[in-house]
Amino acid sequence: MAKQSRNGKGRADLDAFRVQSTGTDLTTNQGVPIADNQNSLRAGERGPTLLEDFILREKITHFDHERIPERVVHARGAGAHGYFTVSESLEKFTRAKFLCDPSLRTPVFVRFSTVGGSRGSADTVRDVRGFATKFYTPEGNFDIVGNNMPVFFIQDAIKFPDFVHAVKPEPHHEMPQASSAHDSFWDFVSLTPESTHMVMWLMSDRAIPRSYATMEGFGVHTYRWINADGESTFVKYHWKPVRGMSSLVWDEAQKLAGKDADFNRRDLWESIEAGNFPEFELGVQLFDDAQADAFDFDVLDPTKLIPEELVPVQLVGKMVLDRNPDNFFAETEQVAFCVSHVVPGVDFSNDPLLQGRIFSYLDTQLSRLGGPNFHQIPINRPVCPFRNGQQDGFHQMEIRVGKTAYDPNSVDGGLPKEKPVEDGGFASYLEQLRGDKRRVRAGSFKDHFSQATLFWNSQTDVEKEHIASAFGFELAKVERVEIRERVLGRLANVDADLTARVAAQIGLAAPKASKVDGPLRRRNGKPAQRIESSPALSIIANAGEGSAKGRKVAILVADGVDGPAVAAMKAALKKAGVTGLVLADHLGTVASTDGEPVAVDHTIVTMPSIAFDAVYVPGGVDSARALAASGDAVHYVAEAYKHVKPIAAAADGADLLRQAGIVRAGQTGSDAGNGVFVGTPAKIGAAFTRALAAHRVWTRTDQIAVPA
Ligand code: HDE
Repeated sequence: MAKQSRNGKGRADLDAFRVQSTGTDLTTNQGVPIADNQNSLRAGERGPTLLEDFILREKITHFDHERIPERVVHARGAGAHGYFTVSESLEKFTRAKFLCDPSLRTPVFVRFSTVGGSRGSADTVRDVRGFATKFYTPEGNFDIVGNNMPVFFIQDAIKFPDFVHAVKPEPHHEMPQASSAHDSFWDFVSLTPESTHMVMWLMSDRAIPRSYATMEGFGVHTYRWINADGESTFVKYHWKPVRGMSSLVWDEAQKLAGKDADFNRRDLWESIEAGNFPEFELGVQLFDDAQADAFDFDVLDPTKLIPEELVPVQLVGKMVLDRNPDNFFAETEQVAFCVSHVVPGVDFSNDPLLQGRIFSYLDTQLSRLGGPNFHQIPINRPVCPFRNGQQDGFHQMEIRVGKTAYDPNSVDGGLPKEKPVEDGGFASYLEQLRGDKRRVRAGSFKDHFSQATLFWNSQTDVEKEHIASAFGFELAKVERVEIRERVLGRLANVDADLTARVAAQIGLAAPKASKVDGPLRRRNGKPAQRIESSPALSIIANAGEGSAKGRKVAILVADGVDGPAVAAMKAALKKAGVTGLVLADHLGTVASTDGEPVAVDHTIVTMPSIAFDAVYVPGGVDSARALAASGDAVHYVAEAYKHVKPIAAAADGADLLRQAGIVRAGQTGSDAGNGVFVGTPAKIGAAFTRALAAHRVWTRTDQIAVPA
């Protein structure tokens, strides 16, 4: 059984490794008490330091070796502990115990990441996000090492080093950091048509999530589940955020990269500390060979998704992230996700990208974590016993008791011994294989554009605008005209309108589509199934009513503010799981209309509007007048307006909005569609909270003219 910690949050067995660094004497690593930690041992007061100073040498030597190599990709990330529960037994499809027992709370550790940037790069860059989950199951660790996009740039593992070298900073000057907006990325993708579909996702708002808690996750590849009878079902994994999806807008994302490079990491941390636990439902698309054979694409091709219209996503369980790590390095940095970590009942498909990954992740840990015993690091240890004849190596932490390290043996009574498949031992799916040994790309992988078009067709107008602008932005940073032209040539095979919009931004003529391989028309003698548009691929069309939980509202105040209104708004927001923070031009308190000083949480300049989802300007004539006279405050609301965020104000507070040019004189209530609410909290509160749940006011159209 997986062990839970006393408070129900995370793994109980990790408690044994937690070491309190306070409350004891300061010692060397050998336990020798240190009397002076301020001065090194010298020959004379102003003389040289002595080699004999073992205390200094131990300290500096350890410091010199504090770094381990960062991950080759996904170097920047943030992690959290939690648990997973399956809602109903899935034994019909898999014999994995953690998927068959609804009473089991399986501990998990999740690490979210960006891909291209170094460990110290900004969170909010345009990039794919990693979404890796380690399930500590009673039958061993199972890792779903996924992304927040359901497809990938390439079809074969042999292209991965090329792709990564192209997107990373260029080798001669190591620029740009954490950005695909440069020649080598666009050069590679324009010469690699299979990347077209994924590039569409990368240019969409999926690449700038508002929060890790508001993005979807995908296993990407087709995997297999195997039941107790040895029968296999294909499976694609999905994580659906309970709060719904929401993203940043591009101007906001770029500014955040400078003003709060830790934006997503901080949001995850604070959300968990506040008890607003991020939750995700596990969804699966289950299908068999016959279904797979009917699609107009190949399910082994990782540049293709299976539209939910063809195979619905069934929600089968829930993951809750309810505990922050104690130590970033020990847990988030040292956690080692491996695609090869599967448990009985879970197996791979022959996707050629997946096949390479099964090798790569174990291999990379050897240089990243320094040896073959990384599974003994607390965060990586399975919660079930693990025993075999592997021995020694760097960082062996266990004192193995026993006289043998081989199998079969008689000396140790034949232990540890194999477990038959019927009793739970791992077995690969019995798949019949026959084929010629050759380097080849399957003919069924040849259609590189249909699903890129499907993605485009599935977007709302607002999202299409964002995608076209993202292409325009990135290509405007590409120096070589021939690369820009080649990209337009690829887009021409996706959609003529998109091509025209991008071409206009970069001053080139829009080319015509060229003749390319289309989707598979017939599979096994029957017409293949295809879908022209899938609302599930759009963030906005998929949003439903959304959830305000986890959002943040800036409350702008100055001396003379209506204190009771501030308190009432804070309380109402808290009820909806929203954090309201009071901002003024100085810390401390501001005077209130009722004589009770109002505590200030942050200054306006340290917490810009881009760090919030909405703004509230309470009443109080003096406060409103002071804010309207402050350039910082005027800019604050104008910028929030530009970023299509809901804005609420009391009648007096609306002075500030008028000063910023975002409401007209005398305007009250909810302005039809533009997301500005003026009135008492009682009058506008409900509409404001609904707008917060919807996140952005996409119906606002005049924000382009706002000079912020
Ligand atoms: Fe990875 N990938 N990858 N990748 N990947 C790594 O493993 C690799 C791919 C993904 O939070 C590395 O431990 C190859 C697809 C995530 O620790 C490395 C190929 C998907 C993470 C590696 C791929 C991913 C990684 C670097 C093509 C989405 C971060 C450090 C054959 C389904 C996990 C490490 C974490 C990390 C190799 C393609 C997701 C070098 C060879 C497709 C989320 O082993």
